[in-house]
Amino acid sequence: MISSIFAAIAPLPVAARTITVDGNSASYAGEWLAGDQWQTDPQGDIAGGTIFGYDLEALWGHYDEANDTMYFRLDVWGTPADLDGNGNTGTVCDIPPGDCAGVGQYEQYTIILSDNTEDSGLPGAVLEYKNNAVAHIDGSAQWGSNCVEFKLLHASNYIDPIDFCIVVAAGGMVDLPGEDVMRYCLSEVEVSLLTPFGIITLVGILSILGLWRVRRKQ
Ligand SMILES: [Ca+2]
Ligand SMILES: [Ca+2]
Ligand SMILES: [Ca+2]
Repeated sequence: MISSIFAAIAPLPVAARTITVDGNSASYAGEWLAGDQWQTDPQGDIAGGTIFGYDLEALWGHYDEANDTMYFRLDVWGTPADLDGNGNTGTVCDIPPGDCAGVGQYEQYTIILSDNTEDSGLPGAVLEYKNNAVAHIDGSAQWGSNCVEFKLLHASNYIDPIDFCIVVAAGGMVDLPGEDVMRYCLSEVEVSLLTPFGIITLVGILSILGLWRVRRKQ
């Protein structure tokens, strides 16, 4: 009975929302929505000193299901890619601090993705952005005047896009202060309902309606 009811409901199409990975707020409109901000982080919370453009301020995320692409955005308290806080992203490549051109060889923004509540059997992913590149076949990133944006293609090959944990680390590799770190997890919401047809889960219902991408903070 219930299966026939659900079979009569066609899944809703999933609208694509792609993001230009350029680190520039000029392209935020229509890309990032208020609900995409997952976590905020204090200023000056790094042991041993300040790291300016590597001092994390906020983590944003968006899964474009239609294209199986995961996006992340890192806001920072200083100028992105400026490790020593002089407002220039690459004038002092001497070490320390090693503030080389852009996200240079001694600077990094790193995103580590792994399983959350369930064992997906998927490998996760490490997107280390340094020396102005991400050494991952499906990963890329770009710093700009306003933030650092990441993209992971074929995201579902690496993680369950609605049930995973992310660790963000940022800082210099040859400077004195430590790294700034943020942690955040997404998980599915499963609510059991007692119906005339028995106990079913909310996730199961919403999956059939094409509305199953529900998340909550942990
Ligand atoms: Ca911070
Ligand atoms: Ca600098
Ligand atoms: Ca730099």
